[in-house]
Amino acid sequence: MLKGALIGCGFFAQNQMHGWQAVEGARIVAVCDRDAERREATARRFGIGRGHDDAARMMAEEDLDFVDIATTVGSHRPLVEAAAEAGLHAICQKPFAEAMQDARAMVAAMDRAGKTLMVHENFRWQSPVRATIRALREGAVGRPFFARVSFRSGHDVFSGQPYLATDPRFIIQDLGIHILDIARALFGEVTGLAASTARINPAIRGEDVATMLLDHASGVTTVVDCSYATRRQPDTFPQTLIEIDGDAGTLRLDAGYRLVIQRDGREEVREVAPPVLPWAERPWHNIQESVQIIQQHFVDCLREGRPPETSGRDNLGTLALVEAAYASARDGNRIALP
Ligand code: NAD
Ligand code: 89Y
Repeated sequence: MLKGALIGCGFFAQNQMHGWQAVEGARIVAVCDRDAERREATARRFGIGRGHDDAARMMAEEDLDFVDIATTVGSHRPLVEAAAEAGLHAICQKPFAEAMQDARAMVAAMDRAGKTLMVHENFRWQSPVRATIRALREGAVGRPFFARVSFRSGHDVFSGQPYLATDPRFIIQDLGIHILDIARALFGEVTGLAASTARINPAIRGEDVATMLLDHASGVTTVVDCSYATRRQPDTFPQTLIEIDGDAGTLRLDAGYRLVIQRDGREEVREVAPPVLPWAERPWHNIQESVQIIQQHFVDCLREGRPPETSGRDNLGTLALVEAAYASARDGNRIALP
């Protein structure tokens, strides 16, 4: 049984703690937060006997195999480097870093330590998204040439995550990062990107709308569009909707978790709704299930000695798209990616 510690006992960490309770092969033995109230509430809620206010000290004092970093982006690099220093595997929440140089430094530190680093990039692990990836790989539409990967909502994300209203960067770094990662999971690496952004909500600092055009090396063109300014009912938060055109048919992951495949004049509809886990609540259940799935993937990878699908190194590809999107929106250029 692998022993882990949670760092950061805030809003989203509660999902991670629930997820760990159901994961086979690992358990959380200690929690850490600088904020005593959050730390103690989380420890009490999940029956964890050991609480710490200093992550490096916790890593030195506890008998651990890994840490699960659930803090906001500013602390990711020092915490991942401390894990490398302590010889521990690590999971780090998204956004992995705000700058590529920090992300590369974290990957290098964990490589030097010979430990596994996974970014908690869970959206590609949502079961409806997984069903879409599987259908595509099974050749449901033949050779794909066009896709739209879309997330549009008016859901109030600011009450649970107030920093999203005050950070200078909002939707691309917070949410678009997941949608760009899904595009990579579907069609592979991107050779060029153009983006435009807008701020519709006057009460926030960053952009709440982003529209991105991606050219993939595989020949597919993808439109990735994200909005937290979309007033529609029913609101589809937190569903990612997907359309793919291929030379043999089309596929849609529609609102309501319906996967529709049309080919040779026939239509097949697959119901791919995620389960509502016993601890989960609508509409977050889709995200919550993917937390447990990615955590199990991490443990399975450690046991089998293989890199996680969303390793730190893999995530450099997604972060490069985030960086390119901000640069393109700022300068009005199409950015070529190496
Ligand atoms: P939060 O502010 O609610 O919680 C972060 C906690 O970390 C706070 O309690 C803070 O005191 C603690 N902390 C910060 N630095 C620390 C340090 N060095 N040592 C110990 N504790 C420290 O934030 P949140 O909304 O829970 O978000 C955390 C991360 O999760 C963010 O990066 C966010 O983008 C991500 N997130 C991911 C998903 C997803 O689906 N993957 C969803 C929501 C949020
Ligand atoms: O922080 C974001 C995430 O990762 O998923 C949804 C979210 O909570 C708000 O955009």
